[in-house]
Amino acid sequence: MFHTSIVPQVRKRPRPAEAGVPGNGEVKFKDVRLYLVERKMGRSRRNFLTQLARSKGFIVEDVLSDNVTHVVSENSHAWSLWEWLKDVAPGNLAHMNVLDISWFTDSMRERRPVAVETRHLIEDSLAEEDSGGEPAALTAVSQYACKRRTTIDNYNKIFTDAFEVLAERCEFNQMEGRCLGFRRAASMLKSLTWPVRCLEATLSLPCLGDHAKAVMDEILQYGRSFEVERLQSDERYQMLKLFTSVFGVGPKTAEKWYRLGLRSFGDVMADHTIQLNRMQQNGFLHHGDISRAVSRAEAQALTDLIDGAVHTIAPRAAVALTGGFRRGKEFGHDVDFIVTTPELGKEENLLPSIISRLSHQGILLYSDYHASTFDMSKLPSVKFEAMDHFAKCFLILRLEGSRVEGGLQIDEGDSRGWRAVRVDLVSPPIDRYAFALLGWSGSRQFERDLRRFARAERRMLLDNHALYDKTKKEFLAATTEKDIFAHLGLEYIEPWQRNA
Ligand code: DCT
Ligand code: MG
Repeated sequence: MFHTSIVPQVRKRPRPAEAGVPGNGEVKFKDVRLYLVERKMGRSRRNFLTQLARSKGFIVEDVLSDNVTHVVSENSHAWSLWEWLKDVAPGNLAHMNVLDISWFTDSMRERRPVAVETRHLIEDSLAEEDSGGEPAALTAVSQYACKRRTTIDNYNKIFTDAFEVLAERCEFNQMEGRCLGFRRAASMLKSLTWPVRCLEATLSLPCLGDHAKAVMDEILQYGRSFEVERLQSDERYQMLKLFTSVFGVGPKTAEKWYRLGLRSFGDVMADHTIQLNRMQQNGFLHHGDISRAVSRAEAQALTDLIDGAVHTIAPRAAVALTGGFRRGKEFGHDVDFIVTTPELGKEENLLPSIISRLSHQGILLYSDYHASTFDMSKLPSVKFEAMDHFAKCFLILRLEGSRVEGGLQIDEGDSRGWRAVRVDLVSPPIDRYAFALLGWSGSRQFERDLRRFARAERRMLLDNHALYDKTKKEFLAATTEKDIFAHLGLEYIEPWQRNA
């Protein structure tokens, strides 16, 4: 409706003073700098959208400079847009999010820059599958992780390890969309029951963009990816990886420390301008232990411990091991449990009681408890939220070696006889149990694709709390995970087949 004027093809250079000036609004999001591509969009619509964004506190650049973080285009064919971008854009195109107008409209609606999702991306590839329906007829492998069966046997580790490094780099550079692209590619390869041995074999596979294919080509030819190797020897990457390995330190904090010139844990400790929060203090205190993988035998010992603690307090309460260990993984970074009571509402005091019981036993090293903020009347939520609203706690527990069959995962020469382990407990009300169990069983990629599938293919909204049918305008009840798969019209996938 805004395409009312014919756009002259003369490109006028804007006056420098205009660039980046927010105009009629106060700047609210300093880290995000938009550039709206005029071609196909048209000048009048571009002006309109520019004013709109600035009035909401966004910075909109008039010129495509190195400062731009988000390039937004409308109605462009991906290949012609990219051809044009490569022609006119400066060298750091690789660090920009190249996005469809849907990201812009989502952000305007939310009045903040929303997280970039795969569906927002305009990929640099003719071959890239689009985010619409499934290209199922062409391929046997679905683009959705929730339609694939992925065990812990990975025949393509050589590629998926490389993609993991590239995804991590994107994460450090706040390029969520590209990060997701690599994660989706890795996830798809993990589902194959055969190793990819030649590039031709990828022709019928979904989720592989040009970049991913180029990396695979290199690995197939030389046995390694030079891009990945370069990255792994890059100082910034190494430092961000080191800092984010500390419990409580995310990419933003790690970047801040790196920019301060800090290059080791010793540097962080010695810098008196840095105030560590309680989580980070404990992260450093127990770093050696909690950065070491937790074994299945250790997870079993913790299951017995939590079971014992829960049944002392609430004999009828149920404890379920979830997360990676429920999917049959041999090692994990933590141990995740769901605890609930058969009577609705009785779960409310469960976690505080468990925490005091563990403390009484002398095995509680750290506890961060979050009371429930769950409110059924606020559902369905269309917003993507990283966390659900159930009561939960993030713990560090002391695990004695004597409790673990075959002994502890510890360093050689460590004679303490115990180790610290990260444990997460979540306690949903019993009528939300199936949704919480499905959500907490993971993998993250499996969960993402369940939600994406529900939204795109079924017009339904799924999260850790509920499933909502937008067509029928009603919530769909479920007491088991199988009920949820059935509502979604999906074949049931066992937990051990969800290692996407
Ligand atoms: N989860 C979630 N919301 C979050 C974080 C996690 O719904 N904000 C889900 C997805 C996976 C599951 O909880 C457990 O999370 P992790 O412990 O991080 O993953 P994992 O698969 O158990 O991996 P690991 O074996 O390394 O612990
Ligand atoms: Mg886990």
